[in-house]
Amino acid sequence: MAVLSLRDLAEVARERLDPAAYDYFAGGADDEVTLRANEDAYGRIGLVPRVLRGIAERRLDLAILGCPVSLPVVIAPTAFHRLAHPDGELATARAAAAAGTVFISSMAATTRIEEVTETGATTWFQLYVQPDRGFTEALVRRVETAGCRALVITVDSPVFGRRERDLRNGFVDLPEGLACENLRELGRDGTWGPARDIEFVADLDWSDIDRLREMTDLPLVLKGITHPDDAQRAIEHGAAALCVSNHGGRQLDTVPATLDLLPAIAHAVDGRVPVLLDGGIRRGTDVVKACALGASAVGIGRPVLWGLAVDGQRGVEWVLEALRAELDRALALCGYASPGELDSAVLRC
Ligand code: FNR
Ligand code: LAC
Repeated sequence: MAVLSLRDLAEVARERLDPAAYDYFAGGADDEVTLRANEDAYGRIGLVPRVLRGIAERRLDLAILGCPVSLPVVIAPTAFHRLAHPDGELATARAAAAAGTVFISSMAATTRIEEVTETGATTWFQLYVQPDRGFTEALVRRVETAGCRALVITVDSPVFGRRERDLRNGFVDLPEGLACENLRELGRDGTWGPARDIEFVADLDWSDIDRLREMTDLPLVLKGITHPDDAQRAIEHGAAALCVSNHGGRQLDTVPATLDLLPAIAHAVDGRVPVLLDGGIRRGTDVVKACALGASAVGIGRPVLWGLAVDGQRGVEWVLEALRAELDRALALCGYASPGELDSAVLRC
C-alpha cells in the first residue's frame, strides 16, 4: 500500500507491530469515547478560505519558551519507544532534531535522558511527580544537567486510566530487556540501579507545583489542562505554558475533544502564556484549526509511534515532513501566510 497520509501509516504500523504493543499504543480508556472524539472533532469544523491574497510563501517557524521550532508541531511525550523500534527514543530525538522541532521525552522513556539530549535535539522532559519527593528532586536535577529546556508536568493522572485492551491482552509490563531508564538511580559505585515503577499520586495538588517552581528555573509546562479555571490557576502558580490535553483519551473517558475545550481555555489565558494542544492531530488542516482556535503549537503522540514502528528515525521524519507539507498547503489554500495569523474567521463551526 502506498503510504500517503498519517492514517495510512497507522495501518502499516498495525501490521508490523506485535498486537499487544499496537493495542497499548493505539488504545484509550474505557469505551474510548474521548479517543474517537479527539480525531472526529476536526471533521466537524469547516475551513472557509480567503482568496486572491497573494501569499506566495508561508512561514511555519516560531519560538516556544525560547526554543526555535521550524513548524508548530512538537513531539508529545509517549512511553516505551523501544517497544516500537529498537532505536527507540534515540531515533525519535534524531528525527526531531532533523526536522527542527522539540522532542518531549516521557518519564517512561526506554532510553536515558542523557543519551537523548546527546543527540542535540531540543528536549523537554515530562515528569510524573513521584511520592518520593527526594527522588523527584534528584530527577529534576538530572534533567537540568542533561540539558533539557523545559519541564512538562503531567497533571491528568492522579490514578492510572483503565485500558481494557491492555487488560484483555495481559499487557501489564514491558517485555524483558526494556525498562523505564529514567527511573534508575545512580549508585555510589557509578552504576545504574534497578528501575523503579512509576507511581501515580492521587494527593498531588497545587502546592506540588509551587514546590517544583521553587526547585527549578526550568520553565514549567502543565500538561493535561482541560478546564479554564485550572488554566487560570496554572498561570497563578507560575506555569510558563499550558498543554490542553486529555492524554489522548487514555485517562478519563468521555472528556470532550481537546479541540472543543481549547476556545474557553484560550479565552481564559488571554495570551499570557503559550497554549499547546494535543490529541487527534492527523492532518495539516487539523493544525490550522487548532491554531485558529488559539493554540501556539500542537503535539503529536501516536503518529510518532507509527512512524517509529514502520521505519525508525526515517519514519518519524516522514511524519513531521508530511505534516509540514500538509500545513503549508492548507495555509496557502486558506490564504494565510503563517499559523500565527490564523483566527476564528477562517472557521465555520
Ligand atoms: C501517551 N501520553 C503520555 N503522556 C504523558 O504525559 N506521559 C506519558 O508517558 C505518556 N505516554 C503515552 C503513551 C502512549 C502510547 C500514548 C498514545 C500517549 C499522552 C501523549 O502525551 C498525548 O497527550 C497524546 O498521545 C496525544 O494524542 P494523540 O496525538 O496520540 O492522538
Ligand atoms: C500512558 C502513560 C504511561 O498513557 O502515560 O500509557
